[in-house]
Amino acid sequence: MKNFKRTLITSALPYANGPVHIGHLAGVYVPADIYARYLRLKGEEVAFIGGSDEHGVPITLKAKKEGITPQDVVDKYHGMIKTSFEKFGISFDVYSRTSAKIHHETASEIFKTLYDKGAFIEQTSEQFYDEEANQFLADRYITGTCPKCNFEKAYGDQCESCGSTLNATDLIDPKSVLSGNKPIMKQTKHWFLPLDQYEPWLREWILESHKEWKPNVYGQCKSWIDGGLNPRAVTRDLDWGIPVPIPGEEGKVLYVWFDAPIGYISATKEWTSDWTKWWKDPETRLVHFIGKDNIVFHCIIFPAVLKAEGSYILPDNVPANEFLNLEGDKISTSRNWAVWLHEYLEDFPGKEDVLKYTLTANAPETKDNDFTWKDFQTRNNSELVAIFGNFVNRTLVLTDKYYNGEVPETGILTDYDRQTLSEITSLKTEVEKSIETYHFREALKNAMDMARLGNKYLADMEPWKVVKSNPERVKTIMNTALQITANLTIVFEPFLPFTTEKLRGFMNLNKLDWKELGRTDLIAAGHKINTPELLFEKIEDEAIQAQVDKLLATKRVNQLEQSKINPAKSDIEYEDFAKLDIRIGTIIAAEKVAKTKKLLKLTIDTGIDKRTVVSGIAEYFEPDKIIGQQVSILVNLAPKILKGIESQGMILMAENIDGSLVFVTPATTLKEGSEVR
Ligand code: B3M
Ligand code: ZN
Repeated sequence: MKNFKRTLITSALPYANGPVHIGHLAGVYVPADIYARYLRLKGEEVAFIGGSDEHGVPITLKAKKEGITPQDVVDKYHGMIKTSFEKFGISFDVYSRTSAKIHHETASEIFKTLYDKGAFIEQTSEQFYDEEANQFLADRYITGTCPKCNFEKAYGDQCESCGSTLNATDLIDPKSVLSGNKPIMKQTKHWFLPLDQYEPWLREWILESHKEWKPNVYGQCKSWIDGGLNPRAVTRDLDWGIPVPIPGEEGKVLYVWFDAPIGYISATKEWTSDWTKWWKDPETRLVHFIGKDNIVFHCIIFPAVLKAEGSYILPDNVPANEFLNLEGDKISTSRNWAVWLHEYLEDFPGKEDVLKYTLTANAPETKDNDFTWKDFQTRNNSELVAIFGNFVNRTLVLTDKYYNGEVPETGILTDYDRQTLSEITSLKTEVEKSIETYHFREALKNAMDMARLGNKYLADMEPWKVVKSNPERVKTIMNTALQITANLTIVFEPFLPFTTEKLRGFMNLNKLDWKELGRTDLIAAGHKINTPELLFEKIEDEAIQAQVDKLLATKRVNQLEQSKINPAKSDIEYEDFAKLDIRIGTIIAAEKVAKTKKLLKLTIDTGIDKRTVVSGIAEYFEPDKIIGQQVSILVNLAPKILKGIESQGMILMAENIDGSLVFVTPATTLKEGSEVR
């Protein structure tokens, strides 16, 4: 493999139209952060770039919905996202945003360069246009009936009911989100990147020269390339974004996926004036951390843009992850099916590393994976607490107890001691190999094996027993355990930086470089450690149940919202309606109808008379609780015998979306016999 001088790490720019959740963290930011921290600890030159993606249609739609400007939307979420990342210790060198001036300039410049070189083709096509709003409509601005499942609120790009990908022109009865009107077709001009022309080059560059890319990434690229690449529009008709930098083309902006990856370059510029060495020196290794839905943009389209420009380096690797699901369901911002980072931080203060641990241990590296709160609890209680925490705690407590916190001299090592210590070196090699090939869950497992090794060592050596018979030997055991503990502060640094900081505090140690990992004299005899505290605490069932309950509540809300509202029945004439004689009455007696579950026998004062009505509401009302209740009653319904009782009329009930029934009552108490019409 090629040797590079420095590494430029980028992580996908999250859309600033909502907060970030565990899926973002697991798929992109945690692995990128582990990689950045690891390389820095090795003393390598690293830049770790992040920022918010602040353009695109979803942001304009959100602004419209909330009655604020797109800039308001991105200001709010950019701030929230940035804070969440900071609190989780994602160690960006710079976290920028694509509404920044420097980004507008950089993206315009690159577009202009390509335009001047003739790298784009100009094409006129027909697009949906809203005549009332005087605006071309992006796919998301059009709704209509899904041609596949008949769902009436499908979007121009996809149907959220059946999941099909659609073209706006496929929709039956399309409507503009802006005016509700039927849009017309109108001609518009756009610029396209002729990806088809890059096909031979992409084939060579990816399929021949990057066979080492992860199978999921390589496979997606191959199927795109084999499927035949088409020209891609790089501009849009929209009023939010970077204006197309060509005179006379007002009203058009750069397509969000054209400008967003350029955001990595702008952010680097914002961070350092020496940015060209990061982007134009072939001795820089460029690595993009992304989720699987971004593969085509980072492996095919953005590289084609950079290639067309000509002076930039291309990615050496794109270790994209698959998706993380939550309790068996796809994470969804619109359905609020997510664990939001800002909420986690409130619910589990000080436990940032626990979440990062769980997400890495269960990272969706090769296939979609599921986050469950139960697994989160088990990872914490049976791994962090029971293995890592337990070993460290025993070591520090015993050192405190036996030697008043002073590291004891080591005596002669037994074979078992030596073998244990040498395993640290082999684990170091394992971790390195795993991280350097982007296998972070394996790397974390290797690190955890080092804690496991220590835990087993103490359990096998039982210093608490030996101390009575052979106190000299216990010094060697404890010294060995302390050396292992000191090594843990290094090996976990890329993964659990808050924990290692805490542990260094307990041990009174400075931060050590990666190259020290494996040494068995990291901590000298006589060194004084601090009074030990717990490294991790147990998470109780109640805390987990509270999270599960929160999700169940979300699920209920979603089910209610999705329950279908029946379409209106066909028209009737007023004369038909006028036949109904509906009055306000009061329930004056109520009892259950024997041997039925649903029926109540009601006596109603209708103002006209006092009559018996049999009503199917027994599941929702206790007879004695509804005496005095005013109701609407259809008094001229022909009488009917129900369970041997003559029912004279029918009381009106409204049915809630969950199927429960509610009385239709006047807003104030009325005289019985008042007419409803
Ligand atoms: N904002 C899409 C996403 O969050 C997009 C990534 C841009 S990376 C340049 O999935
Ligand atoms: Zn559908």
